[in-house]
Formats: sequence, C-alpha cells, structure tokens
Amino acid sequence: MASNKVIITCAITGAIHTPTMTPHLPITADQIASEAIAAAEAGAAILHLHARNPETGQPDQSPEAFAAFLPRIKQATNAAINLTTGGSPYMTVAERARPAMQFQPEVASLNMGSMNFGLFPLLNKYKEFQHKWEREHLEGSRDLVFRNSFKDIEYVLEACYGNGTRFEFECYDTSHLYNLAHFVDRGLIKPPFLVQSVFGILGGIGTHPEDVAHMRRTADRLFGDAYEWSVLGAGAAQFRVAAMAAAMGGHVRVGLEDSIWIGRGQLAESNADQVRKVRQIVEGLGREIATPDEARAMLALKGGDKVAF
Ligand code: KMH
Ligand code: ZN
Repeated sequence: MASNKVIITCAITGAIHTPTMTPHLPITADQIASEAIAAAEAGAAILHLHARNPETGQPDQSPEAFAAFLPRIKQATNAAINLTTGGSPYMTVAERARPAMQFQPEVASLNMGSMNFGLFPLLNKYKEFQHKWEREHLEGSRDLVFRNSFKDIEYVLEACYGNGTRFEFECYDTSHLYNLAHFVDRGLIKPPFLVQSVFGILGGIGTHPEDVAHMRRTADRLFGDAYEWSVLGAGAAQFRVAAMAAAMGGHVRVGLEDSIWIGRGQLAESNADQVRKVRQIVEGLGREIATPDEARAMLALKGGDKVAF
C-alpha cells in the first residue's frame, strides 16, 4: 500500500437490488447523477456506475443509458468515473463491455472469475414485487453462472486497455486472485492495480474476519507492492468489512449497489449517507480519505479529461 490515505469508492445503483427492496435505489438518470454527485461531495474519490431502465428499474447496459448521466457527473465532480463491465450476470461479456469501450473511463470493473451469483435468498424477504422482472431476476439466479471465462477477461482487457482505462479487479474468492496473477504474469496487467476483494456474495467468499485476512494475505503474497487492496462487503456486512479493511490499511467501497442498509434493519436513504458513515469509521481510526487526485496518483489513472464523454 503506497499511501495511508483511504480511497472511498461509491457504487451508486448496481444490478443486484431491485426497486421493491428500497425506495432509495437510484433508477433514473437524474437520480443516478444526483446521487453520484452527492456521494463525491461526501468524500467518494471513485464512482462506480451502472445504468437502469428509468421505467422498470431493470439493469440497462446500453451506452445510451450511461450517456444520460455521465456528462453531468463529470462536469459536477472531480471524482474518477468507474464504469461496470459486469452489467448484470444475465448479460454477455460483449454487451457488458460496450459502455466502457465507448466512453473510455479512467476505471472499469473487471470480474476475475466465473461463479454462482445467488440472489434468490432475497426472495424470502419480499412477498410482492412492483415489477414482474424482479422475481425472475432473483429466482433466475438459482441456476445462474456469472460467466467470466479467461477468454471473457482477455476480451475486456483487450477492448479497454488501449484506451488507458485501468481496472477495479473484482475478486470474489482466492481463486480470482490467482486468475489475476495469471494475467499479471502474462504482462497484460501493469502495476499499480486495484484489487476490489468482494465479501458476502452467495457464490463467493464469506464475510468472516478470517475470510478478509485470507484474501489480504493471499493478495499480499501474490502481488506485494504492485497492488492497492480495497474491500467490498455485501449486504449487512458492508460496514463491518469496511472497518476491518480500514484498520488493516486498505481502501473501502460502499454504495447502494452492494448494500441497501445503513444500520441493522435501517434502510440507507442515500449513497452519500453510506459514504459519510464509512468516512467516520476511517477518520475515527486516524486515517485520512484520499481526494480524487490522490486516488489517481495511487492508481496511475489517466485523468478525468482523457475520457470519451
Ligand atoms: N456488484 C459487486 C458485487 C461489476 O459491476 O462489474 C461487484 C461489481 C461487479 O460491481
Ligand atoms: Zn458493479
């Protein structure tokens, strides 16, 4: 870890949660833009963005859907924009990579291995849904493989690397760290790189402190000083995992993409509230949060003026 400063990434809306789960899930371009701007103002240095259909709230990976909010966010904040190439696990990698290819962001996510992606336990929490697609989205995950083959990963790397886009490597288990090491060994990934270790997705590693320590020590052994370690805790584990990482010198990711909660049984009313809460944890430990430009320096990002939006 090059610096003691903590990069806060905020993931504004994602493709996991559905409109029925919380009235605070950003869905329209306006909501996504204003939530992203507020999250940056609260201290997020990187904004991880998905798009949604404004009427139904369904994940929408069309470049047009992203074009509806990207310029506004860029003009209003200095935060580094991170576009998803994960989209929804139901999409093909070609579809998923289109926004990052077109808009050439400073950062894009890249999922480092195929896996089960079990959202179906969420069905037990909701009896009715506002939209038909929501139940299908959750139930379909019982028989879903989130596909990220070596060929898929090569596709995204080759499609985006030439644009100067660098990656938030989503690693949901130690095997994904070894996959990442494979691409580093092939010279396809250059340091410094951001490892976003994901805890608590059903199909990936758990959220126990031993899971967090194991991912950290495995990444340290594989990558040494070549990487920056960040953590993402899904659902109720979000702040517990963030606190562990902040105490261990890592960076943190929050946002309604990964958790709709701000406390036990309490819905987060905004992404900015989650940023403020994790900032309190980080600063309470005597660490400082990184500005967007400090994050750019740590991750060798190309600068907000070199994007194609
Ligand atoms: N939803 C997170 C668990 C992506 O967008 O590429 C991981 C993620 C994947 O954000
Ligand atoms: Zn995402």
